[in-house]
Amino acid sequence: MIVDILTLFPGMFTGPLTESILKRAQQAGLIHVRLHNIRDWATDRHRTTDDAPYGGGAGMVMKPEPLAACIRAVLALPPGATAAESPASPPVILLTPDGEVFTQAIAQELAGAERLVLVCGHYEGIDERVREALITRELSIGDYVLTGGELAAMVVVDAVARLVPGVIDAESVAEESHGDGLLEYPHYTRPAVWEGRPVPPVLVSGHHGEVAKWRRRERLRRTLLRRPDLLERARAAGRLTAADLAWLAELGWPSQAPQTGP
Ligand code: 4G0
Repeated sequence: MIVDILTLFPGMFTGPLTESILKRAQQAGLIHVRLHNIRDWATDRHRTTDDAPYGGGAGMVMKPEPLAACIRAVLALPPGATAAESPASPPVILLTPDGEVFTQAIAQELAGAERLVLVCGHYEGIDERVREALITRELSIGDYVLTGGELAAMVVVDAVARLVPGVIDAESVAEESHGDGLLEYPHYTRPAVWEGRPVPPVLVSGHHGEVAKWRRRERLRRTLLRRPDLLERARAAGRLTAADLAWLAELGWPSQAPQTGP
């Protein structure tokens, strides 16, 4: 997978991309991240990339010309320069607080793409006409405002890259939290007693069936306590078994029948 990142601050990416799993994935040729400095596409003497908003108000807006030139240049890069190389044009994704909230399901969807183009905005955002003309999707990593889209882009790259086949162990991806809509069970490693706290005896019992049952129950308990919204969604999607529902009833769920219409 090729990931093109358009930014005014390419240096912000060097840390995350040159450490640990993202570094290994790039060395293995599984993902290739290319950084593009939007400022390189400014044509005036001061290489201006922002300007005051029409109509007045606080802050600055990213000018359309350098950003559009950068996006078009990146879309023209191979692979993807010709129809034969890349039959569909890649998604051009703006990271913005007004975007669709990024989830594991979206990460899974994006992991199937051959190529992603990520646009990092700065200041108060980008000129609306560039959005209309060139942005095909807008994503937000959560309901908060950052100084730029760079950290959000890194979050997206990390979440997507680990789902690209070969980047991490397939079993850990299949088992993890959010993959199937329930939180994870608690994990323990040696020593068997730490600061007076023992590991739950079932985990050292060697009874694999009992371990699996305990883990499922702990996942349900934890999801009920921390994310009842996820539990309701799992129930509605038919992902809870009769045994799950019996255990949840022991835990007092649902404490109140969900409210139905008027
Ligand atoms: C575009 C993403 C980019 C528009 C980017 C701000 C938070 C996120 C930026 C704006 C970002 C996120 C309209 C303020 C840069 N902040 N939650 N900041 N506006 O994903």
